[in-house]
Amino acid sequence: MFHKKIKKLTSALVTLSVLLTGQTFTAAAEESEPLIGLSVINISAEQVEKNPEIPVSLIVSGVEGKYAVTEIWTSFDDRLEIETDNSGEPVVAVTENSGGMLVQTAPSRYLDNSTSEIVDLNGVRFISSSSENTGKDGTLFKVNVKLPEDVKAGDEFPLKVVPVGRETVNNDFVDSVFTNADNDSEGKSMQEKIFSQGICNGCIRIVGDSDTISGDANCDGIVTIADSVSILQYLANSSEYPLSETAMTNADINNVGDGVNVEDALLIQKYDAGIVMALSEK
Ligand SMILES: [Ca+2]
Ligand SMILES: [Ca+2]
Repeated sequence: MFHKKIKKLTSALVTLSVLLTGQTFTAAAEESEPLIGLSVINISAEQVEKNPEIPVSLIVSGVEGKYAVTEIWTSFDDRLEIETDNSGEPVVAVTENSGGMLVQTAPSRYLDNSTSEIVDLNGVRFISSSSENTGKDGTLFKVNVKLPEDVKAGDEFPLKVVPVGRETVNNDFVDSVFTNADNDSEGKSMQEKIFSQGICNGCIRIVGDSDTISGDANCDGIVTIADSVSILQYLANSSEYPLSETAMTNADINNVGDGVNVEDALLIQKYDAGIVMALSEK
């Protein structure tokens, strides 16, 4: 019965913090510059051994309600194997942040006119269009990539957003696009900014067993929403849901040094939702 109560309290806290997240985010988005990026993921080799498939997210911010037409090219480290379906297309989960836009995804690949060779960026190409600027901030898509079996602490696998603008066969043009429905001066300026100054490249980093992983409050080697829940449970009842010393260090990510509180749980939720792209290193 008591346990049930705790559970209820935890879910109430989750609801509350989701609401707060939305507000914080909207306020911040009005001010901020347009950014586009890919996940920054710290994960232990042990966790990779258990499950080598890691979800990678494409994230935008500072563009809430401002965009409609996009063509985004991503490129992942060659050692990463993108999950594909039977026809070889990447299996991509598109989120509702593309708000009513018509979305297509494809491999980041094109036929180069000058060399007649296929250029394969080993990534996902995201294309959207709409007659209204319904695009939102946050995660636009998630795709699983498989890490090689022999990863070790210190390995890094870059994840990049690649600005593209080149002629391919038959005078076709592959281009990076991020503009509004009218493609007016505001849209063009946003596109110019996001691809020239707004790219935040991501990466998957393999950390050692004794390294701390910022945000990994349940110490399973990866940061997920479960870590936010662990913090909230700890805050609701620390004797029933204690956190180890390492867990406390991992969990204190907001205002590092001020201890573990609801703000730390909130920050993990923002990270999970793609509202913040990376948790600070320790
Ligand atoms: Ca975790
Ligand atoms: Ca804190």
